[in-house]
Amino acid sequence: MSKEEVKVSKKETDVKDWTICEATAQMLNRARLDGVETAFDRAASMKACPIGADSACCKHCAMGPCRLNSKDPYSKVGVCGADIDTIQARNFARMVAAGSASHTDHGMAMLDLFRDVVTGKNTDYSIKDPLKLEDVAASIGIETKDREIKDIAMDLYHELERTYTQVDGEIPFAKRVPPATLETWRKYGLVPRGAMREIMELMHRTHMGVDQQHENITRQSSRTALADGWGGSMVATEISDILFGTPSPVVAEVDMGVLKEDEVNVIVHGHEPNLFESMLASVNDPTLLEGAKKAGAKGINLVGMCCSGAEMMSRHGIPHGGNFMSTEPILCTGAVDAMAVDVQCIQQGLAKVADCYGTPLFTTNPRCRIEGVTHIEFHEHEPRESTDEIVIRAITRFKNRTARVEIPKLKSTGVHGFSFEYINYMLGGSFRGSYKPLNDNIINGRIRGVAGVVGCTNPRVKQDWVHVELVKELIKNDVLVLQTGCSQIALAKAGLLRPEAAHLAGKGLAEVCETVGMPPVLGLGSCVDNSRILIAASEMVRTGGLGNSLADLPVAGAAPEWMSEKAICIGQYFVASGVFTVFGVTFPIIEGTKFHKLLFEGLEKQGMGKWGFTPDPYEMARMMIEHIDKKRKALGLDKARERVLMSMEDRQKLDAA
Ligand code: SF4
Ligand code: MSK
Repeated sequence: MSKEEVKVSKKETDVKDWTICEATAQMLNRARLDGVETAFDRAASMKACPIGADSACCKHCAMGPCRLNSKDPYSKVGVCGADIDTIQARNFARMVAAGSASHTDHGMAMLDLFRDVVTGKNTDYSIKDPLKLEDVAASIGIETKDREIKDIAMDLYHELERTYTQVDGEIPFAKRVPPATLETWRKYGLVPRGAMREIMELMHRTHMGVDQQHENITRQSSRTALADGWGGSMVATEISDILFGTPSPVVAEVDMGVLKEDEVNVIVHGHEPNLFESMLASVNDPTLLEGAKKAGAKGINLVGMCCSGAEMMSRHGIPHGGNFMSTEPILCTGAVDAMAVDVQCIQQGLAKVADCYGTPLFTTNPRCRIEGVTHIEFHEHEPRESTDEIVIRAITRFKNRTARVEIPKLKSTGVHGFSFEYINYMLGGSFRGSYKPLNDNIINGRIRGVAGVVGCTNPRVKQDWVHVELVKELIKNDVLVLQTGCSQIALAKAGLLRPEAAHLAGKGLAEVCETVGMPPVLGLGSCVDNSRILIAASEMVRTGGLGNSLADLPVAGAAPEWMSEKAICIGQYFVASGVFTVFGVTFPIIEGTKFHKLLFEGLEKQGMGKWGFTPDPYEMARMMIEHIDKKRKALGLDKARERVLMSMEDRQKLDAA
């Protein structure tokens, strides 16, 4: 396609082909009228590189870069002799390393803050959930009885620090892994030491001329991914709960209609809750509220986006403006008076769009600066300095708004904040909190199985569509869906995170939802909160009746519109934990290669899960349900499911008589 042809096709594309999010579509049309470019335009005009998409190239040394992009990938090798399996396994491994590093660095930042709170160095934050602190400490063998919270907290800090720094031995949360799963990991040498060591070793092994056996590379990929799921991410979630409170169901609004024309709109976008928590304090500061009123605003409206938004929505019911692919379009409303970002999934393109609509954009984290964007650094020991300043600048922008304001009148209300602890309470009550009712309903067949549907949005596919269609298919077939991240926001906008959505579920799941008063789709939070799914799955094993290892459970996972390296790492830790995990969009491996066979078949034979791929949501649902049924059969539950249907028929016959 020539450049001219690209321009024509770009003009002719209906934005409704790019997204099912109506608010985003409205803003994309406005962007076109205003001559503003977004990632949707760039994706349309920049074809994905087919060699890179297949992971058929290597640039690990200056003898290359080497491309193995012929019809038969085994007909060529790189200059050093590396074959296609080595090249693909190394590329995949480096995605895992980057994803694991992102989550573990986030988790370590949370742990640093926790240490400073416990030692009294930081008095701006405090321990909000001491009960959770005791539970987490007890889960890894720390004595809690008759001890001061401060002493338990200090022990917990030292123990969890090993998650990152330990040079040998198993990470603390390995104690939470079901024994049969842990046994498999030990057999293949997958139990993580500290994340720093695992990531370092993986980067070393994928350097030119080191590990050149795809199975051996993949073992270290699994170990590094597990250091994220059961390490970095799990610590991030648990420490955030201890410091800021464990989520429980809360009603929250989602979509661009949460912006308010007559208020100062402040958006926080990124991943770490400490910035957002401080911003929450700033927007409620009487002096700043007074300042906003003096500027003619009715108040200050705090809105979240992406994962820090999902986390704050789950914890405090803060309204959410949209997922990853809506972060540029929301700026086209002209109503955003400041956007503060920290780390991860912050597109550089935001800077230009913000500039076009006169929205001040601020980076706040020393790890993430953007050319041409004002940096107001956030320091945990003086958190309000940064967030107050951002609010002051937002008030000034409100007073001097020049951009025309156009806020899509679209928002959806849902229930969020289903932590592992709340699911326990919801099902079993406060005195007998338990996962037994969930297991029983899986055993009796009302619930066919459980699916985790998570991850990003990606302009290579129609935004939100794959998520929504997949989840609808799953719940229709009695599969309970757990969600995190940008996927949760897609389904919230579609209205599936409210109890009334139970009517879209199959008869069995609907019955359970109506009895408990829960939606068929449970929102758990941000992408680090995928660790909540691991903890829930482990509890299902421990509760009994569904096998001995995570791989025995009738569960499956999906990231239908993934885009980030973090998503690949999450996928790999779910697979290594025993979960069949299906990705959409594209998969960075050539089908039919030995490495492909290892990920898509071989790992399952070793007692783990396996990968699956399809861009089609209906096929994805079929694959996940087929897997769930396979696991039910292995557990002897296919008969139980038939029994339920028979007894219902019997009942109908009785009714008719
Ligand atoms: Fe080519 Fe080997 Fe260098 Fe990779 S490591 S760029 S395959 S020579
Ligand atoms: S923010 S990693 S786009 S879920 Fe976590 Fe969303 Fe994916 Fe970023």
